[in-house]
Amino acid sequence: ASANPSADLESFSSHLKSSTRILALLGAGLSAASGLPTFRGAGGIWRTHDAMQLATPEAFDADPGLVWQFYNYRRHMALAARPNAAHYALAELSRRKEGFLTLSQNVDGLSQRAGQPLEKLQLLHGNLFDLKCTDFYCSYVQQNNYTDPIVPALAIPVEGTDPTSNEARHAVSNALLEKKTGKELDIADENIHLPSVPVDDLPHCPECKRGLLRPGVVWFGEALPGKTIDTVNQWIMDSKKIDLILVIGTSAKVYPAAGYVDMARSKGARVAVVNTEQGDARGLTKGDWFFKGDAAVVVPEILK
Ligand code: BJW
Repeated sequence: ASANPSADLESFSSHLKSSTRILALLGAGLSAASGLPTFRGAGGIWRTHDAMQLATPEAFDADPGLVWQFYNYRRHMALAARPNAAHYALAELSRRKEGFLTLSQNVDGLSQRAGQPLEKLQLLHGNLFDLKCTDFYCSYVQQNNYTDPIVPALAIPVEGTDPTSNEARHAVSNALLEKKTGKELDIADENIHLPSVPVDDLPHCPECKRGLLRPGVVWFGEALPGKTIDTVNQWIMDSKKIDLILVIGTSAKVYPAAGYVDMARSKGARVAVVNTEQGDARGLTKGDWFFKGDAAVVVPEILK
């Protein structure tokens, strides 16, 4: 018998049907068809910066204006994006199967907007729309802040304005509020001039009035939210057996998230990977599945 994973839909469907304890580990590839770039590979460069390097506390300390420009842009893109067919198919499966838990590394809010039951959705790397204070002595946190731009100084310039002037920035943010925008400039492109934003114009904590606010996401070297980790570990410990883990659109290189695949396997789970790249489906063996392709196409197919 071959040690390779299979692409056989029939055996997968029959296993899915009989599965009662299921995990889904989601990554950036799930939202690629919604127009949101992934981290590694071609989409992972923002202007001249590696997205992975911007997602660090060191980058924020060194240049909070740059990091906020990146995150304000990501918030804007995520709000403009729509959940795709894979987000909806996963939400439907989550509602249908009682023993289902989704572990999402994505911070874009698309699973929530597709109707994923929130109590079955654990956000391992936080949420673009949460904010928290960076002051050591302040514990201010705000959830569900969808203000776009987050502050006027971070408004994305539109064609025909001089993005270097403060007046233009405020005009743009008013225009955005009135939904009368011109064509936005693609500020992910390093050739588009993007003036630096003074620290005073960045979002500040309304509570302590001292600290800068930052996005409520998990950067490299930071601990994942304690309550989330506890909930996931408890769910795994409570499972006499896990039947299946779906691994969708993730390079599975970032820990501890990637470690959940092995934890599920150690509870007996078979693994089904959906990815455009076979190289990112490491460690699969006989009894596992690999479905190659765009998650937005493949996931609704296999969950049908
Ligand atoms: C498609 C597709 C389509 C494309 N359809 N597919 C053990 C060993 C080694 C290192 C470590 C370890 N444990 C911890 C570490 C350190 C570090 C780490 O893992 N480093 C590795 C890179 C080596 N981990 C951490 O630092 C974590 N913290 C931690 O461990 O804390 C310890 C601690 C404890 C107590 C106190 C203090 C500290 C934190 C990790 C945080 C990761 N954060 C980011 C940024 C989030 C905010 C933001 O969005 O800006 O999370 S980094 C980035 O990577 C983001 C993602 O969620 C994450 C995973 O990326 P993902 O989703 O897999 O995306 P890509 O781009 O990598 O892959 C896309 C995939 O989709 C590819 O496979 C494509 O082929 C595919 N694809 N289009 C289907 N259409």
